[in-house]
Amino acid sequence: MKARLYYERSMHALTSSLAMFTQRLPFIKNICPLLGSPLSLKVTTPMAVSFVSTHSLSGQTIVIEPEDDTFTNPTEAQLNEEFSWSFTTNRYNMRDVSFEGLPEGLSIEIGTGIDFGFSKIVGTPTESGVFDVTLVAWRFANLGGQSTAPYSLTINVAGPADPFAEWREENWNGAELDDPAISGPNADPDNDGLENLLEFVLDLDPKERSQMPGEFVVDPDDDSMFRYEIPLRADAEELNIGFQENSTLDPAQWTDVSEAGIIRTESNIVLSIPRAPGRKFYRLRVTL
Ligand SMILES: [Ca+2]
Ligand SMILES: [Ca+2]
Repeated sequence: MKARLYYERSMHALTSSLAMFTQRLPFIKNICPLLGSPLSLKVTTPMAVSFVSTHSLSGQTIVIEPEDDTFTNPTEAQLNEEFSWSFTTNRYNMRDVSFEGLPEGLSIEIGTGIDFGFSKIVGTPTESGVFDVTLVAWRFANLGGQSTAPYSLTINVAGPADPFAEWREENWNGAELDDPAISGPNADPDNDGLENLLEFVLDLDPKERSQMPGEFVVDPDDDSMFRYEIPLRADAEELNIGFQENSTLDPAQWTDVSEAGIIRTESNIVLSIPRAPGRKFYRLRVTL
């Protein structure tokens, strides 16, 4: 009778989640050697059959796998760009997936119809960083029936490209690259009065003395206006670039020129101001 009781207990485990079942397996194994009588042996046979049906006797567990080699782990994603990572299970077809650790903007799509058995992490990540995602696939809807072992996926969501950082690496290396006094945005190692960030935006050489580019002229199309046109690097587009004005050169008096006075294209920035009497100073301002 004792043996029968154990058998019922193991049946109970089979209807529970796999995690629960595998935890019970060592317990059952330990009991089996104690079942020495012919009566006990009769009972151990169906127990063994039951275990095989869930792959636990052979030590196999039901696991999540990437759909194919194109879905790697770890995997790369780009901030604000569409992402998709497809996965399946090595045994039964999943009907539900539980998860944690997904970056904002991504969600799980359970495959149906011709995609039955395949699910995806899809969406557009809106936060960057390294995310350790845990997935568990379930045999039935509403997280029902057996489940797979937890699967860990690392998603590396890269932030926007940083053209200034790349430019810095093109111009310096080693200790100089690590030294903000040489390669930092506010440094001026060639002493031409143009800090590195300006040298980058204006496409100049940060190691040779450079002239401030651009011409300050009466607008050829409208002689009531001054026009100051400065060529810019195309990949400086994302930077905040504008003009400031000041009547006195008092450092506290610089104010932004209104957007109406600035024309910005991919390849240049143009200051357009009325030819008014009096004195005024202008400067180009760039912020990272
Ligand atoms: Ca410089
Ligand atoms: Ca220079």
